[in-house]
Amino acid sequence: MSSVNRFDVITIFPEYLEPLKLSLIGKAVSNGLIKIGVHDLRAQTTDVHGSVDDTPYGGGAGMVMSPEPWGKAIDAAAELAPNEIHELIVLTPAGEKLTQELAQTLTKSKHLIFACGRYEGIDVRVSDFYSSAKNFKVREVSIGDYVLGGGEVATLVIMEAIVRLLPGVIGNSASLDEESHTLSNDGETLVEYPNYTKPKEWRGLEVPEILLSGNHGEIAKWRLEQALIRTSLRKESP
Ligand code: JBE
Repeated sequence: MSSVNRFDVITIFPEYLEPLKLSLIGKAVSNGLIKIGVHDLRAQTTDVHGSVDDTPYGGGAGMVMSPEPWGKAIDAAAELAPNEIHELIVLTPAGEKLTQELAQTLTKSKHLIFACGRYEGIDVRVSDFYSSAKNFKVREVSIGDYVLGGGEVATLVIMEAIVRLLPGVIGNSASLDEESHTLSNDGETLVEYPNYTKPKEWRGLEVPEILLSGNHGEIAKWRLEQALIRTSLRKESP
């Protein structure tokens, strides 16, 4: 099964993506499992001010990001993975909501390009153009129903969700199967059961007796029960 091996991020704030050098993702890069490029949109501008936005046609508040620098930046990113299908992810609160299932789906695209918009968004012809361009797929994605200053933090979130699922990134694949937001037998998404480690008693709080019993069958049953309880408490709050 092929999986993603290259990420390119286009932004007017490349420094916002510095955390990609740390931890799990940083290690995946230094181990050669993935490649990441971060590209400054302003490098594609031609005027002295490096303008990337303009006033909206039809009037209204705010600014809209101009299509020309975006087109050049996306074309240049595509050339970094020749002969691949490029999945262009446009971060917008209007997009499809990120879920564990979507993260899983995105691991299967060989080349992901993240377009981090600022201001009131990107001229929609950018999405329209690449939607019908050969070798491109376009997906508008949101990490949640709140308004961020731009797509940079959303990109960090999505990349972190994807990279940890890639083969070889997390040594113990059992920990991927067992953890939060995996699916139960009937396909329902469950949050994780509660975890305990030493000491047995901490500030008067005890580890549940069952976890000390050594009875693996009963422990598995208890954990499933706890996960179901926590799932209904979390998901059904208004
Ligand atoms: O979730 N997002 O992808 C966003 C992008 C830009 C602004 N707000 C967001 N929520």
